[in-house]
Amino acid sequence: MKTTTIGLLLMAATALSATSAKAAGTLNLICSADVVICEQMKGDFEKDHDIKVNMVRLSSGETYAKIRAEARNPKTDIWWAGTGDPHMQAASDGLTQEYRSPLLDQLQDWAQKQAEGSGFKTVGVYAGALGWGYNTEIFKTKGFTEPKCWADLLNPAFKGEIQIANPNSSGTAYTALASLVQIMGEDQAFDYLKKLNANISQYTKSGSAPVKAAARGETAIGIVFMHDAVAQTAEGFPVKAVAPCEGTGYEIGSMSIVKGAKNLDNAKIWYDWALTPAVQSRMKDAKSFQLPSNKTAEIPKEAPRFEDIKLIDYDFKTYGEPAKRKELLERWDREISAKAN
Ligand code: S7P
Repeated sequence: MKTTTIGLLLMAATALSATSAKAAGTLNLICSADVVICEQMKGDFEKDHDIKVNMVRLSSGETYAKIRAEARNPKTDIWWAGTGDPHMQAASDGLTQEYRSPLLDQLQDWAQKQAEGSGFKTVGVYAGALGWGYNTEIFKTKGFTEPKCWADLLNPAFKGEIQIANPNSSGTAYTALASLVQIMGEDQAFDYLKKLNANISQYTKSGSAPVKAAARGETAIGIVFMHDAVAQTAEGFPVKAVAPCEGTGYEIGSMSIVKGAKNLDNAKIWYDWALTPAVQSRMKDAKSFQLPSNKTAEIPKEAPRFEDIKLIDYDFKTYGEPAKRKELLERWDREISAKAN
């Protein structure tokens, strides 16, 4: 009996060391959220695991392009964060692979739906609504009135005072483009964007850059996710976040494992870890104020709540299709970018 117990203990120890041997090594991660939360996630994961994370921070559209370019010889194992549309497009292109985390049933319905809609090739990790942030001091000095609606952003007083990202590189700006198309209809949305162009000083590469510029007084208004505006307020900058009166779109920030990942076991370890309530509850420490996907994760008190915002029924399936992305971006390049100031 004693021998059997010792034998069992030895078997368990061998199994354990096999698992930790598997769990050692490296993980090649692309992180498409703000660099501060990217660094926090990498550091926390490395503390919890014997795995070295090689992390690159890229905007969502840039990541999609990189994963496409590397499809034959993937250099990335896992893509964490960034807006859901390019994750859905990557899934549709067969660039990412199916994985059903044992934590799936702990997630909010919107996160599970994102997984189901992609054949379990991506999953929701957080959500957040689109809006803008403005610099209250610039507004006071220049005597501007708060823009409460998309229509108000066309006010000629805002000429050269607004920034938004380029939807080719930025998931935020693609969400804005797709949201306006869904709110107004495609032709009307492009008419709107042409008029808005007169007020835009710069189309940035990264989605949150416009509100960081507003915070520092370099522009009056930045069209961004509302949680990115709130993050600047929490940093102590004079920024106020606005939810557009006509309604607005939202993102389901997502995570996907790349097809052909060289460190697949480690990618799954990250995937399950990133869905835990403990990890998601800590995001606020990096001033990352999205709504977490795990039902038991703590919702930051700063997070703009969906129940307070007029949200559209964003069509993730249609706007997550590669063909729709191509069509909208080509039109944006032709009709907006080519005419930019
Ligand atoms: O900063 C957080 C966040 O807004 O960044 C992600 C965004 O896609 C990254 O920026 P790009 O627009 O440049 O792609 C969002 O998913 C996230 O909420």
